Amino acid sequence: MKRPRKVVTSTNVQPETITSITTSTTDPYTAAREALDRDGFVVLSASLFPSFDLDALRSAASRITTAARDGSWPYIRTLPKQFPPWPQDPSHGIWGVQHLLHPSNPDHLVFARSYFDAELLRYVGALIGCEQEDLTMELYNMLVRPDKPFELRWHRDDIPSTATSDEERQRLDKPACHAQWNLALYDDSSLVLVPGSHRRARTPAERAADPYQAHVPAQISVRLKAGEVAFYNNNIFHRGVYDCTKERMTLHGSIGTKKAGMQRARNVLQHGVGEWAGQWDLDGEEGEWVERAKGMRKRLVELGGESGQVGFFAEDE
Ligand SMILES: O=C(O)CCC(=O)C(=O)O
Repeated sequence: MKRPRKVVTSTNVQPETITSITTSTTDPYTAAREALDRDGFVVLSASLFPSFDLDALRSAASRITTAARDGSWPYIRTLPKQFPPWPQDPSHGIWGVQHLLHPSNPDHLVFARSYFDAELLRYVGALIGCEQEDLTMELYNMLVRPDKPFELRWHRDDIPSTATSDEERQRLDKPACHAQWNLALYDDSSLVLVPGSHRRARTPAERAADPYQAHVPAQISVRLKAGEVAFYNNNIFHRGVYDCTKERMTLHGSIGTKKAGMQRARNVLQHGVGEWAGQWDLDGEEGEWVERAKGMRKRLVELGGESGQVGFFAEDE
């Protein structure tokens, strides 16, 4: 069901409508898939995920963010770099915390319960179009308030800006083999994107735009309230625009399918998850999510084994 909802563009010029899936949406899984295919993103209301414990997630998020800022958690996204690998030195500030599920994070189980949440995985399966048995663990990170003014360039996550229009179209025509989402623990409107741009090459205006251009035609800010989840196609034309004075703790996850190829392996494994995922002792964990996690982790380890050294998407940026 399409529910009109006001979204203000980052220049406050024109309102847009986006699809918001709620508990009253008929066949919400199909509706979410249709919106994602059409617009390149979809917002799911917090009420769809009653098992998310926002208080526990906020407390855990706050602890790991403090550790990341003081240098005791080494897996961080550091300013001013946009893509991995990131140096482990937080002295210039951070904008993300990596590897929330790493077993050395004292709160990894709090995050695991949300990542392997049955309802979330049901949406992921519907959005990718695969069986639950094919779902593959990928990344669970967190995007946080940068320590000073910072923005990401306009980009597609896995298509370089140097790609020709034909190259862009070829990549965008390939079916999705993963789903990516932002789960806001606090209200968050940092994600800026151009709806529908995941289905076409960049327009001349987008191609000519300055990488940090404040406004490109038809862009919107995706406004999330705490507890809402936005799934988006990571090759949509997008950027992050951050307010360093406003708390941001937005869980940033992705899950794939075992049918994904080498391209996806690089996008995932360049973050280093392959280095520790195999060592996570899931036999020692308790909870209804554990069996799902074991299968998904196994498929990630297999992906790592098949792909070998993957390199980086944009090592120097
Ligand atoms: O901050 C965001 O929500 C967007 C992050 C992003 O574009 C990225 O990590 O590539």
